[in-house]
Amino acid sequence: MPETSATRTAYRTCPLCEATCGLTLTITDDRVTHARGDQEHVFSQGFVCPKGAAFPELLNDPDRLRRPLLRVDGTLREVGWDEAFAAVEAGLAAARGGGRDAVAVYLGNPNVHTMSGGLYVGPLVRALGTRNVFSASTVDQMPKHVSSGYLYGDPNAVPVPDLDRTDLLVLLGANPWESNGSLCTAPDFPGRLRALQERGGRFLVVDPRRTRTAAAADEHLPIRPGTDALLLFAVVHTLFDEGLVRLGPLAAHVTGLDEVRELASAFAPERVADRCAVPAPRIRRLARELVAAPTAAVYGRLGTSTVAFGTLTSWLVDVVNVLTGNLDRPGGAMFPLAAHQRTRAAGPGKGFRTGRWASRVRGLPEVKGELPVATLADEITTPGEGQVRALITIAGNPVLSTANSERLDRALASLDFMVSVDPYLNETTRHADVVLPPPDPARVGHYDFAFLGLAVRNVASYSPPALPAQPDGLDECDILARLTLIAAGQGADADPQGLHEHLLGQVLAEAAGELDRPVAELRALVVGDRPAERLLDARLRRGAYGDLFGQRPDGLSLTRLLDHPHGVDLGPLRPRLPEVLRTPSGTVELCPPPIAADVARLRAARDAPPEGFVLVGRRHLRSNNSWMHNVPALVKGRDRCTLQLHPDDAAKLGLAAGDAARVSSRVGAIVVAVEPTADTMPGVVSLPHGWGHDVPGTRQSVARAHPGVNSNVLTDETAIDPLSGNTVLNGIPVRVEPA
Ligand SMILES: Nc1nc2c(c(=O)[nH]1)N[C@H]1C(S)=C(S)[C@@H](COP(=O)(O)OP(=O)(O)OC[C@H]3O[C@@H](n4cnc5c(=O)[nH]c(N)nc54)[C@H](O)[C@@H]3O)O[C@H]1N2
Ligand SMILES: Nc1nc2c(c(=O)[nH]1)N[C@H]1C(S)=C(S)[C@@H](COP(=O)(O)OP(=O)(O)OC[C@H]3O[C@@H](n4cnc5c(=O)[nH]c(N)nc54)[C@H](O)[C@@H]3O)O[C@H]1N2
Ligand code: SF4
Ligand SMILES: [Mo]
Repeated sequence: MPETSATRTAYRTCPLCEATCGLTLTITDDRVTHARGDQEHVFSQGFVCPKGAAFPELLNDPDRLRRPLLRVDGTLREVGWDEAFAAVEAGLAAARGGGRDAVAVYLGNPNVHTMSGGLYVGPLVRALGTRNVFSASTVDQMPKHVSSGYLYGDPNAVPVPDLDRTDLLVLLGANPWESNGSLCTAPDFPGRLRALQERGGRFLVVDPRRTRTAAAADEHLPIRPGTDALLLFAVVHTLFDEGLVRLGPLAAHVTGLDEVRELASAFAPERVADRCAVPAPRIRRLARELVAAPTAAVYGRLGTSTVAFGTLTSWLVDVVNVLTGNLDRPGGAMFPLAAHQRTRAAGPGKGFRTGRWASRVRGLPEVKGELPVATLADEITTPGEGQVRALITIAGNPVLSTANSERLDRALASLDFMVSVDPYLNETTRHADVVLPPPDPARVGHYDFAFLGLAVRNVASYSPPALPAQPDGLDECDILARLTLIAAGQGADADPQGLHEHLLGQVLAEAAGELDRPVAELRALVVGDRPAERLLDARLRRGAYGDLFGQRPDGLSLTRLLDHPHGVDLGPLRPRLPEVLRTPSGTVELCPPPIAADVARLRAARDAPPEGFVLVGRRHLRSNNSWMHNVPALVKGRDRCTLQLHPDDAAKLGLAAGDAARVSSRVGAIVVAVEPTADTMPGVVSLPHGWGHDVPGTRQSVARAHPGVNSNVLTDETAIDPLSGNTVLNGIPVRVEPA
C-alpha cells in the first residue's frame, strides 16, 4: 500500500496470546485500520491468526473505557485521574484499618502480556504488604511452577519442547490449533508441527476430545479426563521394567532415580489401562517409541495442569523427558534463555518450598507468594481478623474465569471497596468503585518478559508505541506506579517519576556491582523515552546477550532492538544444565519428597470406581478467555458456547442437536444447547469457558448480544490440586439431563 502523509506502517508484537507474532499495522490519521502478519518477523515470518487480524477492531472498540470511572451514589461515572486516585487512597486506607491483609489483589492473565505487568505489579504487591495475593496462575499453570521448583530449584525454569528439531512430540492436554500454544511460545505452532511431519517426524495427541490438533496428529490417544498422571507413571514403569532408561550425559546431573523407580512400581500399564481408557500395550509401545526416536519430547499443558493431579502430571512429563535422555538436549525439552535473563554460576542453590504462609480460612499453602484463587471468596466472606474487605483487580475477570463464580460474584458485591485496572466494564469490574483504564495496546511499548523465556527459539523484539498517547490517558506503568505510591503511604498526589527512577536504580545497582562500575556512569548510558523502556534497556544490557553498557559493543540494548523492528534472532535453544539448576544439591532432584508424598493419593485414584459424566473445557481460535467476545469479527457465526457430548450419550439422554440440557454439579447448574459430536469421548461433556455475558451493569454491547453461559458456575472451588492450590477445571463430575 503506498504511504501517504496520513497513512503509515508500524510493526509490533501481537500481545494477545503467547505466540508473540509480529504484526504489520496500517495507521491512517492516528488510527490503526489494518493488521496483517509481519512477513519479515524473525520468529513468526508473516503468520497471523484471526485475533491478531482483529487487532484494529479491538483497539477501536467503542465500548473500551478511555477515562476513569468512579462510583457516586451507586452509579459509575467518568472522572479525572486525580479524583479517581484520591478515591482509591481513601478506599484502601479505610480497608487497611483492618490490617494489611484486608486488601487483596487479583492479577489476571494479560499481566503477563504487558510491560507494566512485568515491571510494576511486583512493586505494587510489595508495597501493599498483603498476603492475600491471588492470580490466574492458580487456574492455569501453577502445577508446572511447583514441579519445576522442586526438580530444578527454580519455579520459573520451565523446559519447552524443541519443536523445530524434535523427531517425536507427545502432546497431552494441549490444543495449539486453537490456543496457539502455551508455556511454549511458537508462532504458527501448527505450521511447526506440520514441518515436523514433513521432515519425517511424528506427533501424538493425548486428549479426551478429538481436537483439531488431534485430527492433524499422526495418532490421537483418547484419555479419560484427569488420568494423565496414571498414563505417564505407566510409561515410567515401562521404561524401568523393560530396561529402557537412557539418561546419557544427563546422568551426571540427576539424583533420585531409584526412588522414582520404586514409586512407579505401583503403576504397571496393565494396572492403569482401564482407568485411563488407554490400552496397556499402547502405553508400553509409547514408552518404547520415546526411547527409539532419535529425539523426543513430552509436552503437557492446560489439560494436564487444571486437574486433580496437576503437579504430579506436570512432574511426570519432565520425569519421562529425563529418563529418555531428552531433557536439555536439542530435539528434546530445553530451557530457553531470553534476552532480559542472565546465566548464573552453576552450583547448589536455595531450592524451592511452598507454604511460607497459609490462607486464613482454609489453611491452603502459599505458592510463589500467592494463595489459590479458589479460596478468594472464602477470604472475603468469612468474618474475623484478616478478613478481606477491599480488592484490587488488575487485568482479570475472575467472575467468569474462576471456580464457583456465582459465589465469587456475590462475594465481590459484599466488599467495602474495589478498584480495577481494566479497559472494560465487565462481569468483574462492574463491582468496582473505581475503574482505571489503561491505554489500548497500540499506545504502549511491548516486550514479552514472560514469553521470550518460554520460546522455542531465543529471540528478542521490542515494539515502541505505534500511536501517540491519548491526551487524557495514563500509561499503565504510571497507573500501577501511582497505586504503588498510595500503597506505600506516599499519597495519591505523589509523583510516579520518583518510583520509576528508584526501580531503575535497583537494576543499575546490581549491574554496577557485576561490572564494577559506578551506578551514575551506567545511568548516563541508559536510553528510552519512557520508564518501561529505560528499565528494559538496563535489563537487556546486563542480560545474557547484553552489551554490558558498552563493554560488549555487539551486544543487545534497547537501541539495537529499536533498530530491528522485525526482531533479533538469537539462535536455537542451547543446553543449560547444570547452570540453570538452583536445587540444594545442584542436581535435577528427580524425586522431590513433597511430590513423592502425593503418590498415595494417585494410587487410591487408580482403583477408584468410574464416575458418571465429567466436564472438560474447550478453547476456540477466535476467543481469548473471557475478554474478546466484544469484537464482532471474533464472535460472528454460529453459537460456539454449546455442550459437546458423544452422540451415543446424547441419544441415551434423549437429547438431539440444539436441545437444551441442564448441567449441574455440586456447586451450580446451567442450561445450554447440546452439540453431539463423535469427537468427544463417551462419558465426557465439554463446554468453553469465558462466556456468560448477560449480567447487568456491564458495558460490552457485542458480548451481551452473544452471551453464552458461564462454565465456571459448575466448577468447584473445593476441588484443587493440593501441592499447587490450582483449581480443578477439567474432570468435574456433572449431571446432564434434558432441560
Ligand atoms: N473453566 C475454565 N476456566 C478457566 C480456564 C479453562 O480452561 N476452563 N482457563 C483459565 C486460564 S488458563 C486463565 S489464564 C484464566 C484467565 O483468567 P482472567 O485473567 O481472570 O480472565 P481474562 O478473561 O483473561 O480477563 C482478562 C481481563 O484483562 C483485561 N485486559 C485486557 N487487556 C488489558 C491490559 O492491557 N491491561 C489491563 N489492565 N487489563 C487488560 C480484560 O478486559 C479482562 O477484564 O481463566 C481460567 N479459567
Ligand atoms: N484461542 C484461544 N487461545 C488461547 C486462549 C483462549 O482462551 N483462546 N487462552 C490462552 C491461555 S490463557 C492459555 S493458558 C492457553 C492454553 O492453551 P492449551 O494448553 O493448548 O489449552 P486448551 O486449548 O484449553 O487445550 C487443553 C486440552 O486439554 C484437553 N483436556 C481436558 N482434560 C484433559 C485431561 O484430563 N487430560 C488430557 N490429556 N487432556 C485434557 C481439552 O480437551 C483440551 O483440548 O491458551 C491461550 N491461547
Ligand atoms: S497467534 Fe497469538 S500472537 Fe499470533 S496473531 Fe494470533 S493472537 Fe496474536
Ligand atoms: Mo492461561
